[in-house]
Amino acid sequence: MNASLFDEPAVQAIAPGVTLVRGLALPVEKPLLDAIATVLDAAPWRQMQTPGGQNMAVWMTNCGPLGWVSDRAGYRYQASDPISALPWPALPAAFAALAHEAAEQAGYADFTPDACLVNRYLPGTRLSLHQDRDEQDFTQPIVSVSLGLPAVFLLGGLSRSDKTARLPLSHGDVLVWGGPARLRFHGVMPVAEGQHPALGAMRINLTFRKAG
Ligand code: MD6
Ligand code: FE
Repeated sequence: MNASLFDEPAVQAIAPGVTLVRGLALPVEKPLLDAIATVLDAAPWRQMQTPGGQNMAVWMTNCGPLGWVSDRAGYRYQASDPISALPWPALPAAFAALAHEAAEQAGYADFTPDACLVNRYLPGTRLSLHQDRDEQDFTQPIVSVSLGLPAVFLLGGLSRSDKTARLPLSHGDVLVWGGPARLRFHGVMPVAEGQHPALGAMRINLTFRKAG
């Protein structure tokens, strides 16, 4: 057990609608990493294209009934992997249980995600400020699990020009994002060089959504 986990409450209210559950994923690290490997066997990392035709810096894949995709036609959720044309791999049980537990701790009783976007950041990779608005129902929260190298999450406001707060995220931290925060702009600062004991020079983020 990490001593620092005793120094602060595990469940932290960051802003209205934003709850951080520090270390929630640590006890299930091994099942999560095994499940990620299984997902990658069926649906490997890929760089999607922005609607403007640029490669995205973050490498991605998906699991669950719906997957988030981006290409020249735009952003959307779809049931099949555009590379294999097969359904996305199933949502692993360890993923579903963690997402449900995190949402419950943040006050969302019955979160049942139908989509999990898996993001991979190598050192130097950032995610620019954006809103998540490709889902049908904005009353549903998003659960976001950080694994591997630490990162600084940027929490903006409802306008792109609003100033951003910095939220450091470590391996095992789970952020639950919903309610009045659901459409806040957010991003990830460039991931610093480093080696994580379990994942090496990489950050992986799992975002769970009820998309459809
Ligand atoms: C990431 N996360 O942490 C990217 N979006 O790698 C997101 O874009 C995100 O963490 C919505 C809600 C929570 C998130
Ligand atoms: Fe996002």
